[in-house]
Amino acid sequence: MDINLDKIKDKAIESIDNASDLKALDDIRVSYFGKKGEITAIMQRFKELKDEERKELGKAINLVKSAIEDEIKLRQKKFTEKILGEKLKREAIDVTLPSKKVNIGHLHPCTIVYNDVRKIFEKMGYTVVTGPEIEYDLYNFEKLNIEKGHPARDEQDTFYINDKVLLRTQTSPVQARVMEKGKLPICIISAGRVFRSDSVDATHSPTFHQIEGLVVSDNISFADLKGTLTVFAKSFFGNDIKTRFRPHHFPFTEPSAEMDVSCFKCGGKGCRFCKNEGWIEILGCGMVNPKVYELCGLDKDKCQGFAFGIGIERLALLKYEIDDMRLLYENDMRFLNQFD
Ligand code: 2U9
Repeated sequence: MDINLDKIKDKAIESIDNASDLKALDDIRVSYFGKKGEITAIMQRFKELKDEERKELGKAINLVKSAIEDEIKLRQKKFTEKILGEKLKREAIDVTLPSKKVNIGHLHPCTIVYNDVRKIFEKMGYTVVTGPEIEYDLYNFEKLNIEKGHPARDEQDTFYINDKVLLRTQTSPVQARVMEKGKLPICIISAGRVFRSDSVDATHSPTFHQIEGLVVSDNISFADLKGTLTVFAKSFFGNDIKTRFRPHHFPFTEPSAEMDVSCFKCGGKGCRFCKNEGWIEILGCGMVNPKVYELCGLDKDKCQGFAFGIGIERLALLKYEIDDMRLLYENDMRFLNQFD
């Protein structure tokens, strides 16, 4: 057989080197090793050869075959790397580009106010306690000196579940439960949601939030109450405000008072915000009524203490100068985003 394998190899290598893409390379492969390929044709003619000749040509042709295949693989690798490189370039991420703005939620104004108030009292040594929103009449009213028929029950129009169980109208039952455990001293704030059968308007809602405080030990006076609540008011509204205490009445405290702060808008001169009063009412308070100690199983002669109650929504309305409580519950993002 008269075959110039070197020539075939050189020609193949030259065309492989000149191939312009992967497709051209594959065409070359087929032209040598495909069914009708040049190398395949030579191998098909092997049977015409004698044993010795076949052996020799077989060896030589395998070398040419490997050389062509190696060259094809090398070129294929180069093309693939080029294609990959271009793809990477096309898809490259510019890490210097500004990122998309992610909308992260933020705290509700009532939560901001609650956190601020809580931190002020925690700094003064108070511990936060929580309790059930569904309560017994016993803890919500009876143990707080509000017996059946008491006018205070009408003031706090109640959602009753049955004649013994109700939605708590105040967070005071949480404190009555702590008192009942009998361990003194007590220095707690109870916070949470309360319910009253009120119709909705700019200053009322059937559900709102309270923070109440209770301090009980054996040597607590009205001066402690005034000092504590003045520190709270100055921390919350600013050091420049003044406080005053007006006599009031609550069944669970005796004596009782309401605390006003001097108007933080006009400094007490009188303005639209404080309705020309110069003062704004912010909380109710008083010395714990001895009857409440007895009702909660404590010895009234060994206990002295004070309590106070703050409406969180009311504080939020004042702090952020919001004139309608309904805005706090409507989840209108145009309103809520202002507290970002
Ligand atoms: C115990 C004893 C006494 C809690 C108190 C107030 C005064 C008060 C109101 C503020 C605004 C309710 O949200 S509001 O409408 N609360 O004025 N609360 S003293 O007195 C207690 C509580 C528990 C055992």
